[in-house]
Amino acid sequence: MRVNYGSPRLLDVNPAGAVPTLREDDGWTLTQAGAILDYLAEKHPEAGLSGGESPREEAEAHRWSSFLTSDMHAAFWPIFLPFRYTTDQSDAAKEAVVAAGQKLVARQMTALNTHLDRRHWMLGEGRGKRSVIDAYAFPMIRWGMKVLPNGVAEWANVVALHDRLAADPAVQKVLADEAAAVAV
Ligand SMILES: N[C@@H](CCC(=O)N[C@@H](CS)C(=O)NCC(=O)O)C(=O)O
Repeated sequence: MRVNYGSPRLLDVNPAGAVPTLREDDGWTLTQAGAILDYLAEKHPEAGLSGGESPREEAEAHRWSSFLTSDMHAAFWPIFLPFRYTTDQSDAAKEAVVAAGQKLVARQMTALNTHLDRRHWMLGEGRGKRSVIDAYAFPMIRWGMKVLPNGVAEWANVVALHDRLAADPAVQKVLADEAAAVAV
């Protein structure tokens, strides 16, 4: 679905006018990506995507959820919405803000790449175990591919995580559904 950020329909479910927003069949809504992923993992334990239930496993999930929400996701805002970050409406000011955002995103991609060294997934011991945190990292990596001057090729572990997730038929279905919805 194409999102219209200022629309009454979106403001009705999320007064912040932001996505993602989850609405359950009974009308209950939940906002904030980290909270939504945590809720979905808890609600569907059969999927085994929480990252674990010990205090340390839960803390790791919160740690990386916070990293993605606060550090990585927010680093894209100057690129997507540059005029929120300057009162100067010139093209030069816009380009400067976008360039600063690209530097910030690159810094967070480096942090992600370092964490993924010798790991297959964001959470878990050893090479790790797939979780909702990988699902959150996936769109961030794809944004990076689009908006960084050289994409994400310089971060090999980040590319590997992307490719591992993109190989999943369920992920491919979501991407196809999204592309079809945007094309409407
Ligand atoms: N902290 C929020 C941030 C969500 C967010 O920034 N979403 C962006 C899209 S990627 C948005 O809806 N921006 C609209 C706006 O800021 O007006 C979360 O984790 O869900």
